[in-house]
Amino acid sequence: MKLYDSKTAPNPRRVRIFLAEKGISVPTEPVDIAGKQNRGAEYAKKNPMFGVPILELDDGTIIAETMAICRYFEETNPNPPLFGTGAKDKAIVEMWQRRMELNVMSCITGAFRHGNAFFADRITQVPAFAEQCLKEAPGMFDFLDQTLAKSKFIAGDRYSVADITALCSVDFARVLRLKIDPDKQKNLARWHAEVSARPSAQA
Ligand SMILES: N[C@@H](CCC(=O)N[C@@H](CS)C(=O)NCC(=O)O)C(=O)O
Repeated sequence: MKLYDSKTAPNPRRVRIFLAEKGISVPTEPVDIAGKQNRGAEYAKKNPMFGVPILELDDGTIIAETMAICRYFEETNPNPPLFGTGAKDKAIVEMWQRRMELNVMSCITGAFRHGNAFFADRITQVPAFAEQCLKEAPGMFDFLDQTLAKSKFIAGDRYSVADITALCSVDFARVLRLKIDPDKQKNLARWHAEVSARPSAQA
């Protein structure tokens, strides 16, 4: 088994944190995203969508998409559960995970992908979309702050995959020069300090 990884990008970091929380060790192979290795023909054979990370199983199966990889490890190593337990809790974690990915993370990565020269020759950039994402990104931090005013973690009392997606999104917002305002966003600052102090955050 092998994880195609990158130390600078937020999606592979989600998988590394997930694995660290589970106590699973997986051999990794670095992918040179800056050098566009993931956009070359060899990588495209493994993932035609070009994204990093991917997981290669011993039988040659390729699993792309961060959440698909995490779900694979949730099945093989159920403890500690990071996608919730029981019907209601699993649905709540799923709801928050999707909000973190589809709203918060997409807003931050959208501003980067459509506004930064790094992506200029990778996708068709839409500058107006980058501007809109940039405008909405601070509101995503406010949304997180309001969420964390009501619960210890994103999806309730227990650390979950939704916290992992939120942490990687908040930290990656540095590329937009967006930071937590500790005076205004006290709940977000409290949560960020707590989840960053977990050993997994170093993964
Ligand atoms: N939907 C994919 C997104 C993967 C993705 O976009 N990965 C980024 C790194 S965080 C990447 O490969 N970027 C470089 C590129 O697209 O050329 C997932 O959830 O894994």
